[in-house]
Amino acid sequence: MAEAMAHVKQDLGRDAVILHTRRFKKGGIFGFFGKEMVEVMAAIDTVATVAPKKQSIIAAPLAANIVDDAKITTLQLEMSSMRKMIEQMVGQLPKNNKQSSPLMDLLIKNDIEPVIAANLIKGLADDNAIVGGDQGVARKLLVDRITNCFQKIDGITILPSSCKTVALIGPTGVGKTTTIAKLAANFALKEGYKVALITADTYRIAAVEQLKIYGDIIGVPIEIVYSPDELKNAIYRHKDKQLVLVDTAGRSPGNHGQLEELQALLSVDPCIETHLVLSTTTKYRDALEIVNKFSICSPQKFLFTKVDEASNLGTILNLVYHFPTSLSYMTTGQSVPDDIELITSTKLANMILRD
Ligand SMILES: Nc1nc2c(ncn2[C@@H]2O[C@H](COP(=O)(O)OP(=O)(O)OP(=O)(O)O)[C@@H](O)[C@H]2O)c(=O)[nH]1
Ligand SMILES: [Mg+2]
Repeated sequence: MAEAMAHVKQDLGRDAVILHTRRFKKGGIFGFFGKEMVEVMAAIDTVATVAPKKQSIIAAPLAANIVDDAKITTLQLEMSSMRKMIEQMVGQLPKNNKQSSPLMDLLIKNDIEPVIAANLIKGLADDNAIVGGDQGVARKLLVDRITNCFQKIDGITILPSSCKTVALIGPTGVGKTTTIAKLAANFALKEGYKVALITADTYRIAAVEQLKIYGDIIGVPIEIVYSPDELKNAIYRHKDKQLVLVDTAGRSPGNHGQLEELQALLSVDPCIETHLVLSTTTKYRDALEIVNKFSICSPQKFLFTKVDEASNLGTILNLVYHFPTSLSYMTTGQSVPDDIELITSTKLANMILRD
């Protein structure tokens, strides 16, 4: 074996890997009296997982204990080549994967998806070094980046000479009817526009009653519609108004039939501006499902409710990152008409980066 190893070293150098050793007998009769031999197969480890470039099979008479030594040598060589491979792989990993910084932690704490968070803080660590490690400056830069994610913010724009029709759609209990009441009160009472309400939520008697009460208090007319045709006629009847707000029944994202009905209802008038109402208390994964399923109704804007109840607003940023849809309003409590405001990008970015 010593002689075989010397050959291996001479032929293939010190970094040769021993792939295989075998003992066998040569000569003799029926396997007896033969000469004991050892076979060593070795290769040079230049590229991992590539077939050996050069093989050397050497046979030499067996010396005592040499096979055990060969096994140890083999293991040592294999371990050293594995270590080289692992070091190479670790060296090739992108440096950003090692990121963990107070700002990254803050984004993750606010439920921003890790991939989005990593993108947002890319390069900020360097900027941070430039500004002398001032966390305040790095944070400000991050707020700017988040602000830039909210480019499209657009509430309800009313043209005094024409009638705007806005429908709110969304899952059950997210605050559609309450938000309709807030919008109606603000546009009718604070801004003096001519407003009408239509409810297509005839699923529950209480739902109709709820909007009727709001209509009476605000002093705007309310219509109840039971079919797409009735909706079309009701919108037509109120063409003298400047804003017609349409309330719809809450729909489950898992019920495709209900969503198709809603789509059919809204398709009676291509001018209807549809806002998908999402509660900020909804988990991101569920919100994603809601947006995907309600997309058959082609909502033009997202409206976020229950900001006062949400532990963080990461869902808003995650959604906007994936769906570049306009944002309209956010609601901040149960009070009609006060707890609603037009979203502003800087304010929202600061709210998202809550400590
Ligand atoms: N905390 C808080 N509660 C809200 C907000 N908006 C609505 N709510 C409450 O949420 C509950 C449901 O509101 P609704 O307006 O009836 O919700 P909806 O989406 O019309 O419900 P369905 O018609 O049943 O689908 C009510 O108790 C509202 O007062 C908000 O911004 N913050
Ligand atoms: Mg409702």
